[in-house]
Amino acid sequence: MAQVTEFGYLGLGVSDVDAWKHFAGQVAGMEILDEGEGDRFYVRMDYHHHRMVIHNSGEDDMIYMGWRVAGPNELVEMEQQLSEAGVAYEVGDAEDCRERRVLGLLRCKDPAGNPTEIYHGPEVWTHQPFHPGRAMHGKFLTAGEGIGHCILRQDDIHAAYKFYNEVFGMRGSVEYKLKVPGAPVAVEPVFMHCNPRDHSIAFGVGPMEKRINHLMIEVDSLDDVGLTHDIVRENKVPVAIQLGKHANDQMLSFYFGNPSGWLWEYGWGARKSTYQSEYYPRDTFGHAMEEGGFGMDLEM
Ligand code: MBD
Ligand code: FE
Repeated sequence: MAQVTEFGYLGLGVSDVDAWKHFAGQVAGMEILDEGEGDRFYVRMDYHHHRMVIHNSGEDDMIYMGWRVAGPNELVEMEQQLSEAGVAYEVGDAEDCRERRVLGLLRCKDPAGNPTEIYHGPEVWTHQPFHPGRAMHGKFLTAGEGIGHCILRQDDIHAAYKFYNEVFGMRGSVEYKLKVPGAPVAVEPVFMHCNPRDHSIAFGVGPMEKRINHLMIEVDSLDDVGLTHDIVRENKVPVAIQLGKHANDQMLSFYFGNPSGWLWEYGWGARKSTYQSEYYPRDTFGHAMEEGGFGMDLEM
């Protein structure tokens, strides 16, 4: 069975391109690459041509998520796994692959209808080292672990688990039972991994308006979390969840609003996937709620 190897790229539809350039480059420290296409710009985090494409298309939401497989054989096996699971898919043609800068591409939808792509062979620019949009102490931690993780909207948790487990080959389980202020039942979010990153996808935090709740990005220096925190505060960027440490991946992180009104989580120090399930009633410390309205009104 072929397995996805990383959450490798992300397409975002935005309404305020200039705000996004400032946010990704000056607040988050990423490299902005504008190739003059007019309807999009690229965000670099490492040697890859890009890790994100920011499209000037107005959705203010995730518009596609890219999952990498090792090579051409695995992409063919993925076609078989999608067929066996009864998931409709399209094979990307040469033009689609050129646009995504990959060697091979499949397109489908996950059980909640989230636009999902499977690819092999991203374009890597070893000749152009990552150059952060503003000074950084260290680097984004992507090697072998992809961009980071996302929490996505899922209407049917069992269907979502089945898809990411049986079709994509990911592992995971419920990892928390969390109180929601004012709600009688706990939420039981599911976290799934496909490489040493503790989780590349999670779902089940309650109803969501957008497809995506947050994108987590990890840095390899604690000082970059501190520096980004200072810049977020100086720029009066709304903080939804204050600094704290998660129980599952043991990451020190905080969550702030992006110009599309959903969250980025910025963290350091996560442990690697444990390959054994366990769950937690709360986080290790911190992560107090600050600004509401981002779909993260959880007592962690
Ligand atoms: C995470 O990364 C997260 O976003 C939540 C809600 C809980 C644990 C780890
Ligand atoms: Fe997270």
